[in-house]
Amino acid sequence: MTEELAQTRHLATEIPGPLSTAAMQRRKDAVSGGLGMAIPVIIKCASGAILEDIDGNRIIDLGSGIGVTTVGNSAPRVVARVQEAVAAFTHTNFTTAPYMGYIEVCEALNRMTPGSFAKKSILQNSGAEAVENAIKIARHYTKRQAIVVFEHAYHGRTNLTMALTAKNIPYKDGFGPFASEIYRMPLPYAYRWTGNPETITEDALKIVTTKIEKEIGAHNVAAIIIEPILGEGGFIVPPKGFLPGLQSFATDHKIVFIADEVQSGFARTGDWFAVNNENVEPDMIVTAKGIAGGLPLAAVTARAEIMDSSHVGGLGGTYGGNPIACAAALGSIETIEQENLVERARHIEKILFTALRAIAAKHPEIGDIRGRGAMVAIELVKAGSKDPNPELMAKVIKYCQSKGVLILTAGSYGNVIRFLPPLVISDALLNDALGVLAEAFDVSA
Ligand code: PLZ
Repeated sequence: MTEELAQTRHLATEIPGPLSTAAMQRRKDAVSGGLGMAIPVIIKCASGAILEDIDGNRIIDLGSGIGVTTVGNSAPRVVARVQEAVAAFTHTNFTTAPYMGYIEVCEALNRMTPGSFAKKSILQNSGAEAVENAIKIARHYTKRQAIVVFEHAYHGRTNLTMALTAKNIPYKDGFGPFASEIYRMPLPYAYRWTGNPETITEDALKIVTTKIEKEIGAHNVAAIIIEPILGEGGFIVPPKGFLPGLQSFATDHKIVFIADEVQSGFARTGDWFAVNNENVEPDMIVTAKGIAGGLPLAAVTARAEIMDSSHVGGLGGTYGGNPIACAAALGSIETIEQENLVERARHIEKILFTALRAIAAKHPEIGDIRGRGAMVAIELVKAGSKDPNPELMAKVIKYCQSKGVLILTAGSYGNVIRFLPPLVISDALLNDALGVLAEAFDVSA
């Protein structure tokens, strides 16, 4: 049985409390200094949208472990299915001796992802591993090498996905050499677009397609990969028409169009997938994070002929589609369906935008509010300009933490506060957290 934690914020000590502070010394002594830390507390248990630390503080989670616990922490259907699966068997390796959970997750993905054509899937352990496989499969299928990526993109931390990722610090600095045949294109970032805002979509498509044709040759391009709403890059929403325009260019040139929905997928944006918003049907979709309620699972889903192009044995991995993670995914999908979490994300969008607009009306440092569903962000600038304001971001985040509200950051300029709450968060808890955020601006800005 899962123990339900009270879904309320509660401060038992200062944050961090004495037990967490003592444990941090052990963390420092034992764990690589290369890992960051958003909040210096040790978590004892979690449920829904609440994390409880070892000092007894109950913290509101507006980050979902970077967009993972969409169905809430230790969601009951996930826990039940995982408990049953772990007791049945822990591992066989799907390519050694298959099991139904893997097949059922692939069936669900093939059914739920956009596109009325025949689809097939493979399962992996992490978003980065799935992106690697997506690129590998697209290259094999097209017999081409070039990959088109965008400014502000984030696709992972492995060697190939570091090369696909845009931002140097912290992701790439000193970790090269990077993989070749990757070409980065301008991204229409509406808030910082210096051209005519009226024609941003046409202008950006013209720039990108011309660069592809002149600098790479469209016939050399295996895949175009893009996040339909950029995640780590700061929740940049490409302007309407940009994704459909890219898709039709890709189709015209037999390029595999890949949507990296690792962060934006699985009900997060108020649709099952962010590409649903403009009826885009990518040839290939990469999913992870929200797919399995916290267990490590990722997938590549694509047109059947693309997925079948590899020779037998060309794809695989020891743990990909582990039976326990598959059980969690089935529990997570069931939760999204039965609790209407797609609609819930749209409701959360309204609460977030209303509260953030009210704060922005008082604080000109909020330069932009953007995103969809429960994937919303604010970009902080120096008042009266668009100069990034990472200092204010740090103060606001710190204040919120001290009051028991965990909020994550993002953005190429380190000045974006992003909201990724579990979709099961109650209105009351979300409003409590947003009240703390408003206070944080009042005392910091
Ligand atoms: N593609 C769009 O958002 C992971 C990174 C956290 P993995 N984003 C969180 C960090 O600092 O490492 C992500 C993503 C998009 C791919 C990935 C990679 O997914 O499961 O972290 O490998």
